[in-house]
Amino acid sequence: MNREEALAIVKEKLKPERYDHTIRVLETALRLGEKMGIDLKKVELSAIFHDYAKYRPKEEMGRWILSEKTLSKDLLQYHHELWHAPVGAILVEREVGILDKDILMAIKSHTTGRVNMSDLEKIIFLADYIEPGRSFPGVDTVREVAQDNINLGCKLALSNTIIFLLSKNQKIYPDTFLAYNDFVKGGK
Ligand code: DGI
Ligand code: FE
Ligand code: FE
Repeated sequence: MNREEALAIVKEKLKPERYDHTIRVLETALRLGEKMGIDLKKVELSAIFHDYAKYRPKEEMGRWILSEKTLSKDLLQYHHELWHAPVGAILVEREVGILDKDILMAIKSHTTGRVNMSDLEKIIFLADYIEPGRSFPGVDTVREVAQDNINLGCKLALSNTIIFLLSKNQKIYPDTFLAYNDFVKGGK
């Protein structure tokens, strides 16, 4: 599937502002991917489809979480904002026909991160956080660091997210902590 075909598919599923975010994630991810020398075709498709399920009704996403063996039921105990990532991976496989496991995992882990992320997962996670439309506190530091240290970039993005969620008195999904700890432990 080429870039234009993929973009045409997501354009139908996303609101215009979310489509524009997707384009910025794509450009950001490709720049990171070039530096790391990884398969840019996988970067391209992962970035284009990362928010594919963003506008699915909560009820539909809940049903997918219950019915899919590979999805953790504990997601239902956490904010539904998290669900579009794992459910997106299922829908991109079933509805779009992308079967590549690396791409599906990058979509699945893009919101929370997880332990043992691949380079592709790190690039999508980080590009989603630092794309030029984002204005989170501290994002400029993450942008700078990400230029030459993708692991440190991910660690900072994760710690900012954890601090943000704590300040809002929100639950934090365990994978977010596991990802953070992984980047600290490895000194990566
Ligand atoms: O889909 P996007 O808006 O592009 O970005 P995203 O997939 O990173 O989703 C961002 C939201 O997810 C943001 O509001 C923070 C939230 N989030 C990330 N990790 C966690 C989380 N929310 C909760 N409750 N727990 C988490 O661990
Ligand atoms: Fe997302
Ligand atoms: Fe996104």
